[in-house]
Amino acid sequence: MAELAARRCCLGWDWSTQQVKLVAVDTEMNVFYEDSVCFDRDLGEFGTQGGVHVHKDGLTVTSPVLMWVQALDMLLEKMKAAGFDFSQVLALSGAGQQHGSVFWKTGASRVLQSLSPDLPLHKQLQACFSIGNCPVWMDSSTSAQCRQLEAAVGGAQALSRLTGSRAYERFTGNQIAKVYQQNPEAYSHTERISLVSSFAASLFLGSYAPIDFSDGSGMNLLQIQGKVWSQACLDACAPKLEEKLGTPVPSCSVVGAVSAYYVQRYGFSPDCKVVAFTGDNPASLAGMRLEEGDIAVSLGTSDTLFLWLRQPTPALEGHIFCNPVVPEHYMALLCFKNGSLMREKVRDEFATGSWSEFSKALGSTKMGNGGNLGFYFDVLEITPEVIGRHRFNADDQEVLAFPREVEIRALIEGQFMAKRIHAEGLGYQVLPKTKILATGGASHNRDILQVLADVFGAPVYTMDTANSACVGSAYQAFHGLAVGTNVPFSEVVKLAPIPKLAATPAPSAAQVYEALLPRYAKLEQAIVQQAARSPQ
Ligand code: XUL
Repeated sequence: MAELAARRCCLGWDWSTQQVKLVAVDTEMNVFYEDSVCFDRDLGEFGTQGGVHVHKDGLTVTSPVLMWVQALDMLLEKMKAAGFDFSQVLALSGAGQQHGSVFWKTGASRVLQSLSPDLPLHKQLQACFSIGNCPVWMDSSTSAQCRQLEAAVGGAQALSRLTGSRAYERFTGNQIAKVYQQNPEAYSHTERISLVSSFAASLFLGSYAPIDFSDGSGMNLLQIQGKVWSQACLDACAPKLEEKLGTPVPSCSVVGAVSAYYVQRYGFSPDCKVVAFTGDNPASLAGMRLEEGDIAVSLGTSDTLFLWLRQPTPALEGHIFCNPVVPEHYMALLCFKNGSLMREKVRDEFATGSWSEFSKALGSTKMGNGGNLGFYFDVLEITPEVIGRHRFNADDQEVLAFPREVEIRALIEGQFMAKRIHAEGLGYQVLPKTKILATGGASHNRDILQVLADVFGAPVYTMDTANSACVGSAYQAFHGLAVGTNVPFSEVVKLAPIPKLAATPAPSAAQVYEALLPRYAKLEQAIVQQAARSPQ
């Protein structure tokens, strides 16, 4: 382990749903150490499945807070056993699954500040939480609280304008409101409420770490423009909430140094800085090194879009968060449920289950598909909220079927046009410097990526993003060290691996899709309106 000992580095942590992960990144931006603790496997005594407990109602989903604490003990011990030289760590930062909340009991801050280096954290923090099982992002039990919050601020659109999202069950304000309503005693014994991210930062800091702007945007409580808590939202959720949340800070702020506990027990330098922790999605944006105008498209079972934008127009769909890298900018998140699931179905039905036949069909049809457009939502789509398959010919007439090649191109063009239209609906604009970063299963298919490049009129790149939240957190730690020196994030991480160019837009693509995109948008609206008139 002599090699480990020599490297000055930053650590990036990730408290995700199923595990705690860590990477160490050296000053040349190489990841030279990775480790993880998996909740189900390594901490089986908590009895979680996929890191969570789904309660009997099927809606409530929680994770034991002490499992999250013990995972840190375990991971640090593993690193120590591997000979990791903690004295070389310049700074650390981290990510957490978004929206989850931790309720610290009155008196917990004193315990955090006086940790004994002779005992693991989980032995000392046992009595520190007023709620043992924390609500996590998979929870959907707060519909009543969501309606109350929207009503209190003048409706869903008003809440979205204020906080970047309409009310969502998993968003923390609604979760806090539920705790207050159903367990007022536990609420009144709570001195601090953290997000999973700021909770993890607090463990390192030995005092309460502030919530950062980006993860704070996933609470339905933060005014994303002013970056302060919305009094109307706080009042609608629970009393004395502002004092329990503390003051939010920019995501790349240094929030302090590691507590003496880590210096004495593991040999960290007392100068090792803690940079604000953030949500896993914002941390991934940093890990993928997106820049203004860039998009990351994750082509998985469902498709997810991360957008970097400057002037958002929050809507009833998607989420706008404060940007973790440039605090005055924003990021948006959009989820499309019918992603690979739909691509695989159409491949099976129209390309005999073969990706190479599917690709051949894309290759043998022209951009714009002769004006034929298709909508393929076998499961209830999120963006927009409709179900079913619809096909339209060049005269906007609904038809029952397309020839097989046309069907395949209609699916892929339709999926990407929907992404562009809904992204633009949130204020996103393709810029001359826009890059698209494609990840996930379908990003291995060049013909699919070509359509993506053509529809957006921007080059498509690929890169390994398996650890992007962790790596992004380590980058943010370096970024935090550079704050105040006028060195921008892009400069801080300039030695990091470069994404690979996979497709560039065809010269005539802009012309083709400029004509098609408004037609697609109009037909989609018609489908949504029709569905509203005759719900299935
Ligand atoms: C985002 C969300 C999830 C979690 C997963 O809004 O709920 O992506 O952050 O960890």
